Parts: sequence; structure tokens; C-alpha cells
Amino acid sequence: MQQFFTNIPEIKYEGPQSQNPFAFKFYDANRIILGKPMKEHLPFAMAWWHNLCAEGTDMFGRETADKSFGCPIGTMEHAKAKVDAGFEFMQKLGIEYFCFHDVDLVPEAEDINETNRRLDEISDYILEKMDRTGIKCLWGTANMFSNPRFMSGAGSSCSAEVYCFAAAQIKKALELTVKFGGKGYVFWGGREGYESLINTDVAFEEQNIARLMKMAVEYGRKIGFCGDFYIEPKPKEPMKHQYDFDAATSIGFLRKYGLDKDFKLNIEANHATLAGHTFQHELRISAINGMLGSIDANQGDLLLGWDTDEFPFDIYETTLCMYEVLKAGGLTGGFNFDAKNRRSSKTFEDMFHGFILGMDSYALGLIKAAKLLEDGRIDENLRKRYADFQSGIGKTIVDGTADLCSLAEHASELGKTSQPQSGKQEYLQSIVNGILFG
Ligand code: XUL
Ligand code: CO
Repeated sequence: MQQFFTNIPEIKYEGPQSQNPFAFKFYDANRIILGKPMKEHLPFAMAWWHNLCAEGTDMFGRETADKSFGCPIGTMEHAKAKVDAGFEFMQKLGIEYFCFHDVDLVPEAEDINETNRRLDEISDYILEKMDRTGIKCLWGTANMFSNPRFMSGAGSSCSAEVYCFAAAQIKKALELTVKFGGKGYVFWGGREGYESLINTDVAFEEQNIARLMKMAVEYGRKIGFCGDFYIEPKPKEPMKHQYDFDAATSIGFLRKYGLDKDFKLNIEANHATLAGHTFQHELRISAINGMLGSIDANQGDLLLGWDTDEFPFDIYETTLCMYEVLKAGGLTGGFNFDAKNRRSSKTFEDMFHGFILGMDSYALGLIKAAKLLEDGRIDENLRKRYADFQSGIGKTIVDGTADLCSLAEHASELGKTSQPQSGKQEYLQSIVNGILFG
């Protein structure tokens, strides 16, 4: 087995005062927060694609980072070197999970039969490493957006042949997920969207996507997949309109097609802000519908209108995220760093700095969110704000004994209403600041 990060030590917790660039300042895996070790609150995952495959290309420029790991790219030798590098990387950071697309693992061949043969070979190799290290799979997925055949979508394609290839890839990716004992299987919309209604049958495309998901559920359950399927909402990019725009749209879709028992959502921070929402909003909407499954932990840039997939560093955001997660009782999935280094952060050291930043930001978010809950003032305010509905006429609304006539009669008796009590937003925001920085 080759080693690639020999000059980088195992990353350990040293505390906030540490100036060691290769140490955690806040992530202390075994520290107990609200009765549970940090590492159980925060099952972190490495995204195969960003960490082991992406080399810093963008729309205007070529690779800046070398991810050849000493082997010619596009070979199985290189695919295996990525496995070696990935496991060494995860072990050094104490990351317990990984996520993958099928074609992150091997170079895609012209013929799908050869791609599948390669996937069998690499998955045997990965499984050996998993057994040896105890590292697990958080979720798998099929890449149904890079290959030119998916130019008009996968499940939403106008070509039945392309639809078959999408089905074949999902079938194989599900088999791999089961082979790895993965907790989840993700559908991110990819190219399931459209540019113009002038050439698009939206109703038909939506139904066909649902048919494909139904087939995936049927097959997955048949081969022993008992985890959750996830939709990962995203409003745009690469398509102008995407069918899985946001949490609310995706939940409506899942319910409409009877998929809501098998699916939850995988909420990505950067996708939330692209949809014009906060990350917290998307988490809350998922949670109140019983659909908060997993998180793609990253951060966007509000000055840029695209998916920058940065490592999270905004503690306000990670705190409010962890507040939602704690209130929801935790995730059935985990925190996948769907995040990449900036193009100029091109060294192996930078790969570690990215994860140290992300893991520390979430650890600090967890510590602060637990403090917010223990402090109790936010929850207390919430209780008081809606207290009107706990007695009197308000109670009749909630317990279902009111009707329009009884409410109108009450209004008539009152003649005029008083103003609702203050929302106290600024006061509450200063409590959050006090806990963050006090
Ligand atoms: C794309 C994205 C994907 C999904 C998996 O924006 O987030 O990497 O997480 O296909
Ligand atoms: Co993602």
C-alpha cells in the first residue's frame, strides 16, 4: 500500500489556543456534549469527488492541483492509488465515512459493461480497506450528469435509451452502496431540469423521474438496502430550472408520487442559499416534515451566484445548523463535506486544512448550539409567543372545536383587536451573539 501524506501527522485535538496548523482547535472527538461524544453528533464524511478527483479546473482554467497520486490518470492503477490516498487521508483526520458517485471510483469506459467490471474490481479493493480500517460508507449515488448522453437529463431525458442507461447506473450504484453497507442513497437532480418550456413537457418529465425513483426503491429493497433514499434539493446549476428546487418542492414531489416513506432529504448549505433560503430554513422545513436525513456540509459565497462548495467557516451558520439538528434529535445520515479547496489552495497540506476548518467549524457550531439550548431563552420566547393558543378562544382553534362562526362571534364581542405582542427579534439575536462571543 502506497502512502501519500507521510509529512502530515495524525490530526489531534489541541484546543483553541493551539497554533499548530495540523491540529483541531475545537473538534475533540470524545468530548461529551449533551450526553453524547462529539463524534456521534458529527458523523463526518469525505466526498470522493472533491477530495480525490477534483484538480482545481474551472470554466476558464486547467488543473492547478495534482491528484495523480503518482499514476497515469484514467487507469485502474490510478483508481487504486486514490483509494489508498483516501483511506490514509480519512484515517489521519479521524473521518469515519465516505460518499461516492460511481464514476468517482473508476474511469468510465466507452462500454457500460466494462465500467461495471471496473467497479466490481475497485469495490473489492475498497471493501478490504473498509474491513481493515473500520471506515464506513455514508451514501452512494450515480453520476447522471457528466456523460454527454445526459445532456437532456437522465430520468427526465427525452430518450428512452438514455433512460435505460440512467437505470443501469442507478442499479449498479445501489449494488455498490449495499456492498459497502452504505446508510443512504442520494438522488441529486443533476441535469433533471430544463432551460425552456418551449421544448419541455414538464408533467411527463416529472412523472418519469418519479418512475425511476420508484424502480430504485423497489430494486434497493429487493437487494437488501434498508437505509434511506435522499433527494438533495438544488434550484439551478447546471440547469436553469431544476425539479428538486428546494426542500418544500422536493417534499411535495415525494408525497405526490408516494415516495415519502422511503425518501428523506440531504440538505446542502450552498444549495439552500442558491434557492434564496437560509441553510437553517431548509433544515427546518425538512425537520418539521420528518424528512431531515443528511447534510452536505459546505458554504457558498453570497456575492457569487453559483455553487462555490467552500469548506464551512461561518460559525453563525454552523451554530444554527446544529441547533436545528439537535432539536430534530440528530441525523440518520451524517455530515458530508461536499466541499473543495479554492483553486489556489493546491497542495496536499491544503486538503487537510480544508477538513480541519470544516470539522472545527461544525464542532464549534455544536458547542454553541448546545449552549443555546441549555440557555433556554430562545425556546422560552417561542413558547410565550404562541401562548395565546393554549387557553381561551386560541385553544378552541388548536383543538378543533372552533369554526368560522364561533371565531367571528368572538371578534364581534371584542369589537376591535389589540396588537400581537413584540417579536423581539433584535433581543434574541443579541442572545445568540452573547452565546457565540460572550
Ligand atoms: C452538486 C452536488 C453533488 C451531489 C451528489 O451540486 O452537490 O455533488 O452532492 O451528486
Ligand atoms: Co452535494
